[in-house]
Amino acid sequence: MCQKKANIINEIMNCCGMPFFGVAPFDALASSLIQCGAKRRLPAAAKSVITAVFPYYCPCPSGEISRYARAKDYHIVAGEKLNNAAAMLREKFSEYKFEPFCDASPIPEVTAARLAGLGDIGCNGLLITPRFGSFVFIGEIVTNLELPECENPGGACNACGRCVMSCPAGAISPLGIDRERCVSNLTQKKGELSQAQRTLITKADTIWGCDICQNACPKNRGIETTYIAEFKNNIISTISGKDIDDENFEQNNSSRAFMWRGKEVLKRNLGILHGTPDNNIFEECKNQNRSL
Ligand code: B12
Repeated sequence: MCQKKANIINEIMNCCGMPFFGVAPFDALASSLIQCGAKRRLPAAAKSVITAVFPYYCPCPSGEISRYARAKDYHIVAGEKLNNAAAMLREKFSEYKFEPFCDASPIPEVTAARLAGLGDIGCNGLLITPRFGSFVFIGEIVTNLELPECENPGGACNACGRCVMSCPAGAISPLGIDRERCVSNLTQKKGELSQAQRTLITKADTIWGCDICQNACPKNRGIETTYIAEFKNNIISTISGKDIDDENFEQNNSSRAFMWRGKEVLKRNLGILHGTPDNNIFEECKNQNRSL
């Protein structure tokens, strides 16, 4: 029976464009659930977390938009696939519940993917998969159906420390990611930033997100290009002030992750990047960035 269930899940996940998936036991995640509004959608007596990765790496011109936000918003792309699969699973196993989540999820997704056998957790806190490196998104379907667990694929992170050394904010340590210093987080904050925070954004040369720790990772060399069409097409790597001032900018980019905080945040970041850096403050920040 177990094998039969696993075969049906396999068929449905493949049919919905999610061939890279595994199953994590819900119990192993229950004590580290993330507090968020989506938590109320968790099925009662959840047993299994069908976890999928969505590779997004594709060779494209470099720019100040981080890779994860260059194509169509992954919440939409992965969300569609997860919704379709959940609907098919509900039809097949009508007495069970299936709830899809992606990012805005109570599930600590990196840990779930690790437990589902999809890869290892790097020192930068990200899932590193054998074929697509860390350039993958994660999404999951939580169910009260008990499913066989997956094998651990073995370690991929050698703890070489390159991600730790590369981070301009010193945000990566054995304690995890200090999100208050992480440049990705700084670029997504609304409102005024301190001079030290602005200097970090200048140093990272980004207006949305940050890929520095991933670019430094040797496990991201020679990885496969994504097979997901939406992540290969209509790539936007860079945005100018003129683009943002266009009256149709918001409408034209409404399905892009970089629009999440509104165009004022992008405008501010662009201003930071193209403003004149204050070298004294930069030096001061470099020496004291642990107290940011
Ligand atoms: C909040 C958040 C952020 C915040 C804070 C990040 C952080 N690490 O704290 C900010 C805005 C900074 C951020 C940035 C980014 N994020 Co983010 N983020 C999230 C979010 C929504 C929640 C993360 C969270 O709070 N986890 C809970 C905490 C407690 O977990 P944790 O810090 O990872 O620690 C646990 C694990 O490390 C685990 N663990 C450690 N070692 C081991 C070993 C074993 C064997 C096991 C089992 C577990 C384990 O134990 C810890 C405690 O539970 C997740 C989506 C989600 N629902 O999980 C996406 C998510 C982690 N982010 C993602 C991405 C893509 C990014 C960026 C790369 C985007 C970018 N290019 O700018 C950066 C990367 C920065 C970085 N190095 O982390 C992806 C990661 C995909 C991947 N390959 O891992 C996720 C999963 C979103 C998604 N659905 O795809 N993010």
